[in-house]
Amino acid sequence: MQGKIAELRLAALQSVQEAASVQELRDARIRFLGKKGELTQLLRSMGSLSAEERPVFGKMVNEVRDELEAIWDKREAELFRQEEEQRLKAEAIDWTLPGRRPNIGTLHPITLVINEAKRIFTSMGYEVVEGPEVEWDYYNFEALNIPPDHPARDMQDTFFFSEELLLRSQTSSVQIHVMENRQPPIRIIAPGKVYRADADMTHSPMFHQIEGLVIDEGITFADLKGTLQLFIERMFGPDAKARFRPSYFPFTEPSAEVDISCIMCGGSGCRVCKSTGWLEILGCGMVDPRVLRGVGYDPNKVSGFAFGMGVERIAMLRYGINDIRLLFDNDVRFLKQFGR
Ligand code: 2NM
Repeated sequence: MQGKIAELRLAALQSVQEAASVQELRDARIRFLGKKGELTQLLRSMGSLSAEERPVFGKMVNEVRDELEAIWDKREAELFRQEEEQRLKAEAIDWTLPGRRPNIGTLHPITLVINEAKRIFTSMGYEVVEGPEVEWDYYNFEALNIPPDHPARDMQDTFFFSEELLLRSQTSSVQIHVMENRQPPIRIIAPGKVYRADADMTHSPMFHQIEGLVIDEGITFADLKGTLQLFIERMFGPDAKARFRPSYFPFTEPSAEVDISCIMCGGSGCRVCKSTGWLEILGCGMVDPRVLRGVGYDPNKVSGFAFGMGVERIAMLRYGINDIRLLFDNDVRFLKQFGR
């Protein structure tokens, strides 16, 4: 029996030596010292011993167990330290390496133009308002005095969800919402996305508009001219000249289209202005009395002007971009040229 204990002790010590990891060491410990381990099995075989031999044998087994437990604890702490050291070494960070530069984005030319227009108009006392892109036919057409047979109502031009619901084709719908909910004086611009079934070099099915509206007592066409003149000088530079041409819109009377002197050739004539010296950039007019009456205003008490412009067109003119699709591809090599 004593021989068996000595044999087991040596085998246990050897397995401690051979264990190459904390895990292996723990497995070996269970094999020798566990509840069903070899040392415990040995203790169970005491049944065959005499009454005098039993306590002596039991004592020996317990001494060996205590010795082995201590050796195991010590070795486990050693192996644990080694493993941790290796892990930390493997995870080491070289903080002398140069950092990775984040690729910082730039504002999109559309955003730049909208921001600039907001800056110009808010400095004149305007408020920026927004409204829904999914709109009722009433706000997009009916309230704007656009008759049922008007070409803009054609299914070919406007995206309809149903008879009554559509993607707004102009941000004028926002102005109607504001007029319905407030009393004059009103000075607002409404920038945002609009949708029309159109796509080529100069048209995109989604594009951006900025529309403006002023309503108060005694507002005249002279106010309209002065305001837009100032806007054009601030947006395109002090040399930009403005020209007002009579035009027609269902929601304004009288109406006008505004040209600026060509920003490529300065008015002498080139490919961009098709030799005319002028570029059309916005539409405007005095708000039609029918529109005012429709929102509950008295056209005998208040009057106002409104205007609308395409942001993509202004961005293309300002930055010399010849294909509208460049504004929607989101190629950073293109976008980086305008960023701030
Ligand atoms: C334009 C041209 C002329 C316009 C009219 C209105 C409203 F709501 F007051 F009737 N908002 N915007 C307007 C007038 C828009 O875009 C070319």
